[in-house]
Amino acid sequence: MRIGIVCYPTFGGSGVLATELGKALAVKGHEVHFISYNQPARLDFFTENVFYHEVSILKYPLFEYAPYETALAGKIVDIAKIANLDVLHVHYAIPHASAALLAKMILAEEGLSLPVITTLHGTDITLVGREATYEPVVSWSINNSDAVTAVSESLRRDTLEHFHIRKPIQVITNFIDFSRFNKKPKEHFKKAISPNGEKILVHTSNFRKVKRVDDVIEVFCRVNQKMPCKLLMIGDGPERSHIEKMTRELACGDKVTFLGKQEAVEEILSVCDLFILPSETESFGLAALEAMACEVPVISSNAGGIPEVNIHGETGYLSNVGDVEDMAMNALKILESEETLLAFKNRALEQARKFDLDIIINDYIQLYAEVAGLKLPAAQ
Ligand code: GMT
Repeated sequence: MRIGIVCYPTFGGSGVLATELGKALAVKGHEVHFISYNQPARLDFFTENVFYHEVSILKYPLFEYAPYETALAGKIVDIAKIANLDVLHVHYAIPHASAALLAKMILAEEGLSLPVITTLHGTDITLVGREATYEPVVSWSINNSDAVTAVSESLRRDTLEHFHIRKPIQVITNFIDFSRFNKKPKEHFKKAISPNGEKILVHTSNFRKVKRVDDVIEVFCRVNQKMPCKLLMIGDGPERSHIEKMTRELACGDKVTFLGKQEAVEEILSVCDLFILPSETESFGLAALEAMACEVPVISSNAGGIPEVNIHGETGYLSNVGDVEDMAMNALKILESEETLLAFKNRALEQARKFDLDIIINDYIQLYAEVAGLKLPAAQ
């Protein structure tokens, strides 16, 4: 099939998932056209069957706000014709779904058909999309897409509860590529970080308020008081400098290292013992799944779709949002003995296997074929 993918190019979860999906589709022989305003972060090398089309947003003195949505719709029209797309898959509703539907209508006037699939990722529904300014457009876009998917059961429920939806929403969860995310032998690296065998805690995110990164530090300091350990903070974003300042002022500050954005996250996760994800809202928690695939148990909040990924008492523990005391207590429960830690690590990996890319990609391929009215060869 010839598949167009619209996504944000940044390190956010929706862009990461869209890029990994596109790369995997290309490996299966599909032709994939990424349409984005910048080269997607994980699309960093040449791959056969993969094309990248940049949306250039024209600046003009009259525009205080450059019309990204119009530029995107124009680009979609162009690429749909040039590449003869069978289907367009847009990731994150705002404004990708409405731009795609505008392009679809323009193409229809020329007698061309472009089926549009919208995947809802999280804050496009739980935070931003719900705002009165965006809600009518998000509702309309969902109802007029040819198919809609949500990345967790929780996000599907949230969408039905907060928007006026007539369209069925299919859950296709986030997935993990085990050929990349697996525990790697990096013992020398572990020794360098914790020379005295201290346990290593880790957090990765885009440091937005919704991630409650200050709770990560609060939890870490409590654990560190009882059991000396280290904390690695991966990623960057608006909250980072405030969190770094806060950390420096705390007694545990010298045990915390801010690594910034990292390409080879799986190598760092491979030396870690516990992942902390205290988010206010989280539709799925791809970062937690990446950790689990590298055999790292998870201490998290029970927000949104996290309980569908992190199983309480098995792969880690869930606490109410903001309950840092409970999170720290649970972390210590996991770290109390090597035997307990190993059992949690093993179960984390087992649970992650349920979200294997090789299984989940077939749901997307099936859906593309359905909306495009194509029959799949038996082997696919
Ligand atoms: O907050 C982020 O990590 C970025 C955000 C996005 O939409 O780009 O991620 C969302 O999509 C990810 C992939 O589907 C999910 O795993 C994250 O849980 C979700 N983030 C939130 O709901 C806050």
